[in-house]
Amino acid sequence: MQSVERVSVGRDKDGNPILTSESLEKFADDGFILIPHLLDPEELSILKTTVENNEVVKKHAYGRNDGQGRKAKVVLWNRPGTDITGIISRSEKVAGTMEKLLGGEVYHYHSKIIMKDAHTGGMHVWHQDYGYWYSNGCLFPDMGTVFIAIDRTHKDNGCLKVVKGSHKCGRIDHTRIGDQAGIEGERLDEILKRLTVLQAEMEPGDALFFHSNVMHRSEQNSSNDRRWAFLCAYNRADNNPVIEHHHARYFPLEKVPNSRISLCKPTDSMDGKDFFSLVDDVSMVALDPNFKEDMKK
Ligand SMILES: O=C(O)CCC(=O)C(=O)O
Repeated sequence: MQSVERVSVGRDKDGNPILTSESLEKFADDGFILIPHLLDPEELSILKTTVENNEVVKKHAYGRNDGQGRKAKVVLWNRPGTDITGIISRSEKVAGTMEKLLGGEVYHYHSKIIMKDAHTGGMHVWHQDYGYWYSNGCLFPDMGTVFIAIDRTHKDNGCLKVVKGSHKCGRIDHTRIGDQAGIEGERLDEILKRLTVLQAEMEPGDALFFHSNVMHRSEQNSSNDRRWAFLCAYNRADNNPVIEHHHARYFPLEKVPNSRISLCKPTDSMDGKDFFSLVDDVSMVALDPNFKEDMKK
């Protein structure tokens, strides 16, 4: 299987990727763009130290059954907060780049750490993020996620796989698979016959920006290598969800200069992040009314 191209874009004096019309066209055509080393080694090291062995992260982490006997372990929050995870999600080079790719002001929809541990990490089934965000009252797919590799990702530790150009299929119906929202059946098979699946092999600090209708998945991690990643999801400000739900409705994103990131300390407070709990997931209840009760068991 081929890998996603790591596009060496230039940087401006503040470290923001320079998106040429060519790279914007690439995002529009493929549905994603992989920018190498968006976080530098110092920023990455603070991020890593902050989230590893963190009692708040441990307390709010949950697992989503992958339908294949393992759980995909996640911690998710709706408000950025002021620790390094919040500062990265509010930084010019992350949020500002997403604004350029989505073509307008964005706000923070939520962020999460996906903790795919060595030997035990669960899979994520084929899905589009907008496949279930749709049920959250988001009327347009003007939404996107940036996947920032904390650890190196490769085919054996369950790197992300993306289907090039699949955002052009529009939103596809999802069903409940394990405790996840996923795509299966004939439509999936036909799309996979026609479009190319690429694996996103990433170095720590690399960032993959992708559109909310890009189909993606990742395999279980049976290797010796941990695969943790930090994902920030954004919604365009003019696409404020029409219902209250378990993720954020519009609130202005207070962007910060990139230079703020390296000023963060691993001991910074994680207060005010509005951590998510699985029982609140209305997108899954839309797919299966029993979901909430199942999560309480
Ligand atoms: O981290 C992964 O492997 C997949 C994450 C993902 O697809 C998601 O959270 O929507």
